[in-house]
Amino acid sequence: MGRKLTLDEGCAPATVSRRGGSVSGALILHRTFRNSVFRWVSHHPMSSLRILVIVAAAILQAARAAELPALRVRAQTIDPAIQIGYGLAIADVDGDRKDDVLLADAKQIVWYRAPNWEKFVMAENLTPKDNVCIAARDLDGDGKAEVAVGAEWNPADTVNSGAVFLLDAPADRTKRWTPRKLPHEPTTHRMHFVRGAERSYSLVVLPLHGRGNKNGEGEGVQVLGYEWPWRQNSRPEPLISNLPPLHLTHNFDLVQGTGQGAQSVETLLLATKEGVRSIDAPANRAVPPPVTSINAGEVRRGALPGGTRFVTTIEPMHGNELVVYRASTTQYSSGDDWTTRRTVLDDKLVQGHGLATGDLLGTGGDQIVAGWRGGPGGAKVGIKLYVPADAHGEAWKMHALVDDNTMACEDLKVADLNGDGRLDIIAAGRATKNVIIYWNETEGAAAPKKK
Ligand SMILES: [Ca+2]
Ligand SMILES: [Ca+2]
Ligand SMILES: [Ca+2]
Repeated sequence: MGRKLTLDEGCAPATVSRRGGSVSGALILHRTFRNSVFRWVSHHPMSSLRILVIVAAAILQAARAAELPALRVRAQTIDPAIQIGYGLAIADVDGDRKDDVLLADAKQIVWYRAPNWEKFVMAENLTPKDNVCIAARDLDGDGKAEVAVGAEWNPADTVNSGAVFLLDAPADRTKRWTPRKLPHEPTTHRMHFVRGAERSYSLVVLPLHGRGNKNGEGEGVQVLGYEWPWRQNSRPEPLISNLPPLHLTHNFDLVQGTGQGAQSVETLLLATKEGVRSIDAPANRAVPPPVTSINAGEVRRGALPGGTRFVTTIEPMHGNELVVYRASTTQYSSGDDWTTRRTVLDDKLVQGHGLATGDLLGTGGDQIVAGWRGGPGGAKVGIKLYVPADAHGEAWKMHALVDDNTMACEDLKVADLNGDGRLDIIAAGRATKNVIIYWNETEGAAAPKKK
């Protein structure tokens, strides 16, 4: 089904950018080779014009690829001694307009305060078993994040495990927060605060399994939406009861709305055993048909420089393949199955588990950051950056090794943590027990963006 990225495809002819250095660089290259090319083609039986076109396209493509800056990162370990590092969130916790790093570690929920990354414990030992996920976002507009967490993690218990808490902030946010337990489904696994219509928000919680599931089979998962603010008589709302049953729903991403009012509603992209599904959660309306139909464990949205949308996945759950699917339009819910437009970027990930998209190089489109946590075999762990190698996002290539064997990546995010306009990478390691900020110091990367 999938197409393997090869070196040849990485150099395939593509539409040539007319911007700045690419054309002038290409012209210089072209002039350098022009005379010898002409000498060669004059003695060759193939069509001179056809050869010229092929050679020129290859030269122009090489020049275009060369215009991408080399990624330069500086790794700063902000915590060398965590337990597992299940989930990261990036938000301004204390309202100083600097984004902080939040972490759901096995027993503690902590945050690291920018710009010096002092560690503060928000909550500890919420349940007998591990914490597993965290959501943080300013919902009421006071500039300080609201926080929710998931706990009692035990994927083997699809009946009684799981827990969902809101953490109520103390006046001094460096002190302990007060947990408020909400109703939940078993195997609580991922959560996001999601924007609905008219600036409303809800907490959306995704379990890994359906109730009572064994071996990833049985009843479909129940995705729950919790209204915010949560009141005493509030009840969680099932969001996907109108969909065919989904299983092994390992993660989900948010797609921002494109306008105001009802148009600002965020939709969800779910990675499931059945493929990627687009869900209009606040309206409780599934968008059929599926985006893809291949078992995926991670999913993130992205866009090419021209605006064409893509989704990137790690397949299967905890799998080895990093994949891109291209949309036929600039919409995620274009109504067709994207599975036929599938490119495998890498098939050597060992338990791929961290995934993010963002314009780290300042190209005007998204690149892909993927991290893997390794397995018992002792394979190297790390993080890599991948870039599109043609204008259509059909061919991709590895652009940089961000981390070489110091990050057994359990989760990663991209965010501009120091406000210099360049997206940094934040990752938490399971076997390596660390939290690292990879400061993006790429020359010529994006200009600062307004928040
Ligand atoms: Ca802050
Ligand atoms: Ca707030
Ligand atoms: Ca930055």
